[in-house]
Amino acid sequence: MSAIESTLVENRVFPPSDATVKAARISGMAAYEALCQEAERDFEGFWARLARGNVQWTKPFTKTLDESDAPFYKWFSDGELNASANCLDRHMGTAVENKTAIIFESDDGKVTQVTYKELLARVGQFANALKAQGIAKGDRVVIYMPMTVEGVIAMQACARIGATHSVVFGGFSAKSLQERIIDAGAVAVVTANYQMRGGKELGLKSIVDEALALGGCETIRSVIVYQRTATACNMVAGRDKTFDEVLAGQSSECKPEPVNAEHPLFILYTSGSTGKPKGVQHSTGGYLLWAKLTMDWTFDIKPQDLFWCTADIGWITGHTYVAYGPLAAGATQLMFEGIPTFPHAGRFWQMIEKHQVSVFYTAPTAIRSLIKAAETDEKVHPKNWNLSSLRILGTVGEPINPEAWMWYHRNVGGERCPIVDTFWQTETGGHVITPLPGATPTIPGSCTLPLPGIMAAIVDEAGHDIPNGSGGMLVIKRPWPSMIRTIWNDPDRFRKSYFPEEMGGKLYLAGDGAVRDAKTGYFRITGRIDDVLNVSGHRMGTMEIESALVGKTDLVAEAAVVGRPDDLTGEAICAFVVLKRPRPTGEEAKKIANELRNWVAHEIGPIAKPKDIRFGDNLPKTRSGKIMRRLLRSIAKGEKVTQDTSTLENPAILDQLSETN
Ligand code: 6R9
Repeated sequence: MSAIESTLVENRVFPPSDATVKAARISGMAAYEALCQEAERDFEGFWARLARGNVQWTKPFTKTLDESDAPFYKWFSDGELNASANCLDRHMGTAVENKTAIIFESDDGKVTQVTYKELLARVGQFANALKAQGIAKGDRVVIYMPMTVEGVIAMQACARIGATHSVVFGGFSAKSLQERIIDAGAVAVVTANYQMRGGKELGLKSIVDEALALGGCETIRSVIVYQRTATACNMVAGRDKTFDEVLAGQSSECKPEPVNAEHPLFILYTSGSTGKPKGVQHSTGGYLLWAKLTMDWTFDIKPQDLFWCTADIGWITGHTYVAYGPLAAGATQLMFEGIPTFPHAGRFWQMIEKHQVSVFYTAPTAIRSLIKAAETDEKVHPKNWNLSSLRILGTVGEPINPEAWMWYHRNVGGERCPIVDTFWQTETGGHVITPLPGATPTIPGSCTLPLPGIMAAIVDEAGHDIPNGSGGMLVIKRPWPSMIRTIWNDPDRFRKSYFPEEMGGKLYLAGDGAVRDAKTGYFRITGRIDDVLNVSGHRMGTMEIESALVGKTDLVAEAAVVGRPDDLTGEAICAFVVLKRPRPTGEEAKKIANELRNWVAHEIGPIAKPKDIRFGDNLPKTRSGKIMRRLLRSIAKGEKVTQDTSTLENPAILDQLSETN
């Protein structure tokens, strides 16, 4: 049985313990249902109440939701606030002021700490440095940084002066970085000389240099370089400055710039169905509300908690649950620079014990790889560490298979910790369908129920409701505060991708397939329904990889990319390639496949490397010339092709493409 199939028949139920329910902020299902009913009864009043209670406004809003230009919804649109003030200044003069904001553990295990007061001063000083570089409200700043406190400081400093940040994950290539710089029209790049991962020092600034040398980035006026390691890097006179240089002489006091609630806090690029990544634009007010609210609702965060989200700040999870949410909630969080398997695959468990982590949030792919490691080496099994500080576990990024869920529950959570399987997307800004730890009985593999006020449903292609028990497309029927506002530079694509006319133009289309259980009404996500792959929780567009492959013009004539299930990474990338030379076999095929893998890593980043590359004289096409992707998906899975191939131009090609290299 495949992982997805086994998810569909799962029926073990794990209710939270009485003690957990009693201590929780949303205590029991009746409390959850009361919030849902409040939202149903008075949708705008509900959100207005929460936005007033959870966000500090410099100018209070009077209008909650503006639907006049739907689907370009506006929330709290006459209100003003500053996101950084809501994460830092709001805690001054309270018990949180001298509390540790971030405990940082470096790749090599060094621990440093920063209090809220210190973080405010460092953010203020860096914000002043940005201003001194001529960066102002409304400018875009690209942040290409490793997991460091300085990365969070850079994001918060942008927010403080009203500059819109666009963080690019440190694993992306020069070309990906260049494309994002150009699309965002960024005026500056904040980066580091190197990043440390798994004991290796990897160049970051060199990739920025390469990106800028590719051309088209004339908007960039300055590159600000954090010296993460002592090793020197190339510095371009007039353009490049170190952190120390820009910080020198700057005051640590910087008045936060009030911005409109709809002011773009950030743009984060993510993969869609077509070639070009989409710049998902988020607001300030609605986004910040969500970051704070979901820390309270989903993680039930308490003053004494130690929160650890393992996501990189280059992904949405690292935005909402590292850079903004924990700070807005006044929590102490652990931040980790390295990788889960260095120096050994027990690193996460060791860190949980060492720092007494109480709320732990990671990805199914990490869990699966640590299960595998623990099965082969007893010494890295979680049982070797005392994990009794844990009280809540979370997962995000992809469906979690029940086997991994059960292992997490038993071996990490000691059968005591609720698991919140949080479904959400770059576009949703934060959790939308998730259990609440002190209310929702959990079922392995199910993200359970929508948060109060999230009108999630399952519909058919015309947008009509589908009865529980049958699969369909996941939609959200009403807007919510932290939703994507538009695609940067491409409002048309925003409308077409997320509010398709065929479905009436009013439903937010998530792009995932889902089923609601006939009995419980619980949601299970069955995976993407578009041409987006999810490899180790990272979103990759098949077209993006295809265009990288055909970009190797001396070698590749045609390429088609599909996903296939993978026990470890959830999905694996499988590429079918037609070369501009005779079809290679044996050693030659292996060699060329490797060459192409490295090429894709160079074009997009190592995460986009196809696991499997197969060569054919041609691709299976219909007589009208369409590539039959469904067939390719079966071949990639190693299935016998049972589909009707009578419309196929060249059926003999299927045997060729079944051969692996
Ligand atoms: C937060 C994040 C979004 C896609 C989403 C879906 C998958 C995320 C999930 C999940 C099943 C969960 N996804 N969480 N699938 N259960 N709990 O991951 O954002 O990188 O934009 O990816 O990830 O397919 O559509 P993003």
